[in-house]
Amino acid sequence: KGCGDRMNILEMADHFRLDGAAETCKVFGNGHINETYLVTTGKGTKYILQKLNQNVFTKPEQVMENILAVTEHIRRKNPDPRGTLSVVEAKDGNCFFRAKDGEFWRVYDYIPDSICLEAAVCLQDFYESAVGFGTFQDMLSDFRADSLYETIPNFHNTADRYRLFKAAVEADKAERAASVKREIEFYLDREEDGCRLGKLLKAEKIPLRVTHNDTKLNNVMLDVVTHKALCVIDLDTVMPGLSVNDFGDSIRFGASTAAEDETDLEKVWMDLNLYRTYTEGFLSSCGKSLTECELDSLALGAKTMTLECGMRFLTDYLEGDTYFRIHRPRQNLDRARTHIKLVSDMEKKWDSMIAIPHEIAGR
Ligand code: ADP
Ligand code: GN1
Ligand code: MG
Repeated sequence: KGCGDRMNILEMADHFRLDGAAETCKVFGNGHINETYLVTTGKGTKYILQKLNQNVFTKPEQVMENILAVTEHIRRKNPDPRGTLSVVEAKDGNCFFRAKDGEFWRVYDYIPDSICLEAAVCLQDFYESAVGFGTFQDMLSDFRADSLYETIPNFHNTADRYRLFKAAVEADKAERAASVKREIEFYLDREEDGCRLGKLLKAEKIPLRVTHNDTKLNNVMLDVVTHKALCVIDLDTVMPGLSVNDFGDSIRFGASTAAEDETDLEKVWMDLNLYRTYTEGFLSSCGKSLTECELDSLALGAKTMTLECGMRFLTDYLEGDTYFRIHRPRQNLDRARTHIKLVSDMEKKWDSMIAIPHEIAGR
C-alpha cells in the first residue's frame, strides 16, 4: 500500500520533532476511523502519523488532552518506553499540527518490535490481549474519571444508539431499508436486552470507571518475539464507561471465529474457548477490583457491545456509509450481519457465558 499523496504526508510529518527529515511513508493498519501512516526518517526511525477524523472527533484538542493525561498516568506506573503511547511534539510546541486546510494531525513514537493482530490466531495471543486491556483498566482505576473530556458523547449509550438507529430507519436516506427488513427487525427485537446495562448504571448498581471503549484486538500491541502484551493503543475514546463493555467489545471482535465483515455466515461463531481464554486473561489482571454485579454482567457486556456495534454498522449502511470506512459496497451490511450471527450464537450459549466468569473468579 502506498501513500495517497506522498508529498503532502511527508510535509505533514516534517511539522513534528522527529529525529530527522521524514523520507518514506505508507498507509498503515486497519482502523475504520482515522487515517494512519507509517513514516520513516533518514535515520531509519519509525513514527505513526495520523490524521484524526474530525467528523467523528469534533473536538480534537480535547482528545489530545485526554491522551496526554492518561499516558502520563500510565508512564508513572510503568516507565517502559513500550508501556504506553508517546505523543511526539510538533515544532510549534503543540501536541498536534493543524494544517492550512483545517485537518488535524498528530504523531506517536512507533512502538518498536511490536505487532498487533487482526484475528486471534492462537489462544495464548488472545489471552495476552486480555491481559493488556485488563492491565490498562487496572492502571487507570485511580485516575479521576471526571477530569476526562467525553470525546464522543453517548458513545456506548446503547439506548441512544437505538434512538439513532430508529431515526435512520425512518429517514431511509439511502433508500435501503426495504432491502434489510429482517436485519432491522433483529436489532429492534433486542432493544430491551441492549438497554439493560444502561439501566443498571442509572440505578447505580454497576460502577462508572475509566475505560478504553474500543477494545478491539488490533488496539493492543504485543511483543514481536514473546507475544506478551506491551500496551494498549487507540486512546481516542478513553472516557468514563463500563468495564463490562470493554470486556464485551473484545469478545465481539476477538472471540468470533471469522472477520468482522465475513460474507460467509457459516464461518461466524462466538467461540466459547476464546471467550473462556479472554475471561481468564482479563480477570487475572483486573478481576479483583470487579464487583459482583460486574462479574455477573460480563456476558451481558459481550452481547450488548455486539448488538450495539452491529446496529451501528446497519445504521451507517442505512445512512449511506458515512461513518465507518468501507472498501467495498455493502461492507457495513456484511458487518451488521456477522453481528446478528454472533448475537444469535451467544443466545444459544448463554448459560455457559454466564457461568464461565464465575468459575474462573471462584465466586
Ligand atoms: P484507528 O482509530 O483508525 O483504529 P489506531 O490508532 O488504532 O487508529 O491505529 C491504526 C493501526 O495503526 C493500529 O491498529 C496499529 O496497527 C497501528 N499503530 C497505531 N499506533 C501505533 C504505534 N504507536 N506503534 C505501532 N503501531 C501503531
Ligand atoms: C471503530 O477506530 P477503530 O477502527 O479501532 C469504532 C469502534 C467500533 C469499531 C468496529 C471511534 O474502531 O467504536 O467498535 O470501529 N471507533 C469509533 O470495528 O467509532
Ligand atoms: Mg484502532
